[in-house]
Amino acid sequence: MLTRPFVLLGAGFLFLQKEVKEMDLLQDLQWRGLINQVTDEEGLRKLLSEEKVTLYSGFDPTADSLHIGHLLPILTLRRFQLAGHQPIALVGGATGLIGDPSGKKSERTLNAKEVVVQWSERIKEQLSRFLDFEAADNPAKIANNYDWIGSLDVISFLRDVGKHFGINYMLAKESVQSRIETGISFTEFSYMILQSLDFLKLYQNENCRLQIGGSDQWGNITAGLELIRKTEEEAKAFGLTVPLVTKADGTKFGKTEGGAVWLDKEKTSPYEFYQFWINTDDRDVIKYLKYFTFLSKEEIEQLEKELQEAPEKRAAQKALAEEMTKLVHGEEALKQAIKISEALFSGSISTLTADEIEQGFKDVPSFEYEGEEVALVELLVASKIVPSKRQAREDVTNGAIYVNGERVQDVNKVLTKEDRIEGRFTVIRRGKKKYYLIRYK
Ligand code: 485
Repeated sequence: MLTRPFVLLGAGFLFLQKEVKEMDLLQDLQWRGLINQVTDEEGLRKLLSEEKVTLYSGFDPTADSLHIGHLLPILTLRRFQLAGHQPIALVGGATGLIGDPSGKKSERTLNAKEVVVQWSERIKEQLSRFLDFEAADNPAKIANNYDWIGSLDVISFLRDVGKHFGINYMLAKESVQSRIETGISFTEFSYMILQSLDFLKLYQNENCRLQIGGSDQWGNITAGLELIRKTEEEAKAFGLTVPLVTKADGTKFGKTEGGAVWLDKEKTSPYEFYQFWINTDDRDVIKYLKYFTFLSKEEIEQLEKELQEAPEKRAAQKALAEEMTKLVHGEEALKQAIKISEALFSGSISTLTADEIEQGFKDVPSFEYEGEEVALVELLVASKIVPSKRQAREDVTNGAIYVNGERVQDVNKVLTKEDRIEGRFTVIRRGKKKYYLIRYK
């Protein structure tokens, strides 16, 4: 059902496509390096080729935004949807109140219930951007496990669910094993039961046959498969994990000096987001193009060739940054990110709006100034751009000082309203690339 043997062209000509030996979905995922572990690959391949399969992945509201560490499972859901299957993005309104020990070295602190409710809403909104809820045959769905776990009473939980989990089985899980020494509460220990119950519920209510997640989720996913196998007759469900994203230099993927790279543009601006991807190491960039973008095998192989022949052009990095920024923030934000990057590179920042200045200069030293006109030399000293008035005069005379991208060599220059970008900022540059931002109150 997923391959179309016919292509209908404008005037109504019917062409029989030549024997298309296209990759099937799993082959594509394999080629992209997106499969870390999978239960019964052949069984899953057969199922995917025979019917529209409902699958899910879960996201716990442990912050007010998702970050790029969440992207692989989200985009993999999207790949399944593009191949004709039906994705469910599950927000862990209940599990977010408990705390998954998987991949965590120590016990988490619990967040307040109202906070988790708020975060759930924001995460739901973010997840929605990546999936198609209007697709005629396979619209995406959003679920929240608070809907069935929130009202579950402790007696039913222990009698109906807990009875299926042997303690030895639970203790053998990596998420528990790795915490035996350092300690784990009964709360976090029980987490796998809740995630298993989710899989069972979605299996029963939505005919959901596959759960995907990051590699740290393997234990929870297989626990769910066990629960389904024990409670449903002739059940056949599957699990698949995507790899942990690594970097050639050994540092952790998705972290910058400013912390995590968030999907919320208020926390990580589209410009910073674009810069994050543009700075990808040559050794990682092809891998990331395969993981994260929807560019085809041919397009990626072409970029790989360009990387080998002319690495200094950074064509692969540019393609990656463009695809990712467009995907997460949209076409307009991408244009803006490119515009800011080019302006900062060439030093011609006069083309930028105040909002663009704000994005582009988030990390440069800034100084708040209150008042009307001010002599440039005074301001240079007051904002600590230069240590003394003497130095300030010398720098100006030598042509080392730029105001909003224009060199100023007049030591008597007074900054007026004209020198404020939309009344909010003046950008000062000293030397080749040291930038400072003056913010007006
Ligand atoms: O039924 C489920 C309920 C909750 C979850 C999954 C299924 C969430 C899961 N236990 C979890 O903690 N996921 C992490 C999260 O939410 O931040 C991360 C995983 C990562 C990847 C990502 O979610 O650590 O591997 O799966 C999407």
